[in-house]
Amino acid sequence: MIKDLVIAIAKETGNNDFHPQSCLINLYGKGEKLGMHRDNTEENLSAPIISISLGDTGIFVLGGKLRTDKTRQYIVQSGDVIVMGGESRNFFHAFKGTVPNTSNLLKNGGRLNLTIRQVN
Ligand SMILES: O=C(O)CCC(=O)C(=O)O
Repeated sequence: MIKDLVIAIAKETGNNDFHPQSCLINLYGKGEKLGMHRDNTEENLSAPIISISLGDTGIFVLGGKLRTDKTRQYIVQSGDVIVMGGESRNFFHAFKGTVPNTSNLLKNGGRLNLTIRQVN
């Protein structure tokens, strides 16, 4: 189901040749975050990365090609999807943390983030 969903999302955003091969699942509890990084361990660095937020609202931070580039913050709510494609595929990004108790989707609270990737 997730595979079909992300293929459809990829098509909607102009990525007609997306072959999802992996799904990384991060669980963020209260106060938990992910530092600034680039996703560059995949062999294929041009296929988009599709990120699905579930559960508590959170703050996603998107920078640029360099770690020192200016950043913007985006509020991500349960069900929101971010497509990092084209130039933004290789942009630095981070997750700044959740706003606790903003969703009752997950029994124990928190936020799940699925990042679906094409590896090669
Ligand atoms: O949780 C997020 O929104 C970001 C996840 C992420 O950047 C990653 O898994 O590489």
